[in-house]
Amino acid sequence: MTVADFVVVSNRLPVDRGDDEDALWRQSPGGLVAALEPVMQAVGGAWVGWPGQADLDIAPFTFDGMQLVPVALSAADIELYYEGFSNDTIWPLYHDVIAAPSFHRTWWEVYAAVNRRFADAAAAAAAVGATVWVHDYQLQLVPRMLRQLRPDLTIGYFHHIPFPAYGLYSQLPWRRQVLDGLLGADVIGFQRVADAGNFARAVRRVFGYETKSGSIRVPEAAGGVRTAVAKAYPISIDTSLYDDLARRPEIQARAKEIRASLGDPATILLGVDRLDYTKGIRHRLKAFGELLTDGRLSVEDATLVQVASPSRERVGAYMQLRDKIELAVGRINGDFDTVERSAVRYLHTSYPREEMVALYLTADVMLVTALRDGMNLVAKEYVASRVDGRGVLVLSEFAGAADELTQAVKVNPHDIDGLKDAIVTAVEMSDVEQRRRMRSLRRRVRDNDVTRWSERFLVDLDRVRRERTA
Ligand code: GDG
Repeated sequence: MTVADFVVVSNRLPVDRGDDEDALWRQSPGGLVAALEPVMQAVGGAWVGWPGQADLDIAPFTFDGMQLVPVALSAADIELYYEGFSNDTIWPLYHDVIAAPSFHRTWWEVYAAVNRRFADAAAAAAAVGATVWVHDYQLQLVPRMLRQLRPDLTIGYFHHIPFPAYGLYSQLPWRRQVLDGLLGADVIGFQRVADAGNFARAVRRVFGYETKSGSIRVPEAAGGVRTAVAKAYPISIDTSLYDDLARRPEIQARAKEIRASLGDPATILLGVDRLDYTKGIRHRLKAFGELLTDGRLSVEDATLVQVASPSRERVGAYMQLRDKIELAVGRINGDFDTVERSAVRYLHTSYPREEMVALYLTADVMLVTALRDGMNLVAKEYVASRVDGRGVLVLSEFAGAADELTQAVKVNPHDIDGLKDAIVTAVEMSDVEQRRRMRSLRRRVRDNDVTRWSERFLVDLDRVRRERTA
């Protein structure tokens, strides 16, 4: 394996292995790949990550101009490191304990051991003086481990999910180790200013280090003090991709076909989420169901399409959530459906991106009612797809996207009456008002796309590298 000057480390490699006989690799869809692919191809970068199947132990290979470095995970690793510590300890804790986090010492041990393997693989893939960019909450210990292995590297870390207030964070039995793991990075990026602030406060409380406007003074084991940057870099999407898809005649035709197949209601409302308790799907259903009960909406003129793509199906909290959502959908439809019309069209599946864009184009009202969300890319994708300048985004103030998308109709999803009023406001909004708001939203998403995001992060990382080598 040749070593690379730029290495990305994330839980998953950006490819999926096909089920066909020759098991060909295909690029998995996602904004991160879209943002990093040009950088990776320009510098011949390497990407370290899990190839997506248990016990798949394969040698590094080249794909689309990138070197892919697989880290094998056993079935037990997946259960304890991924489903356990990552998705049943850190995920609920960092999303304000919407679900109760489980703390298990065995999960922690395996999390640390798997992080060690990712760090070893990244260290082996990185050239002398290389830049390494680590991603997300599954790999919080990697920055420190990597720095210990390779002090010559410049290390960035981006946290895709919220960082909670200290009162919650402090519940974590391994709060020191995790903070120390993150502090191994030179630049620690968060979605919101508030997340960076929560992180800096935790560092002050746990270690007493000096923090000042995005800089943290970190004492080093070898003596001396290093300055780490901790600030907000709100992630975005490949905006022009959604804009281009939404202009395609066949996708616009598909949007019309979807509307017709729903019986051509006056208003189509849409939710698109991984089936996750952070997304507020039940709150949305409750509000919509009550609006039908109150007669403020009727099944004759409003349909809610809810795409809930399957996610983390072996974690207990997700199984229970699915049951509750499906019970709620069944009740609403049982009460309000007619032979011709359905109140909720519930789709527990995932669709190709083209179909998602057709859905965005069909939706008069997009409902993003997350109880807590790092950013929420769906909100940005909806805006980017509305090439007609119409449509209303109802957006939770607890999604990171709310900091930027100020012309959305803001909601507190816990306030069901407020949510109902916001939905009615959206349904009744005049064409002129829709266009005024959408113009501003689209400008924001166009000016801040995912390439701009990665550039901002990498420019700061490069500044650290140059200062170090100066
Ligand atoms: C995490 C953070 C942060 C969903 N269903 C289908 C489908 N999707 C796509 C969406 C969107 C992506 O998945 C979901 O991104 P979100 O940002 O909405 O949410 P998370 O998955 O929770 O992502 C989040 C993000 O990381 C990035 O930093 O914004 O806060 O939680 O792109 O379109 N795509 C297709 N079919 C589906 O059925 N093709």
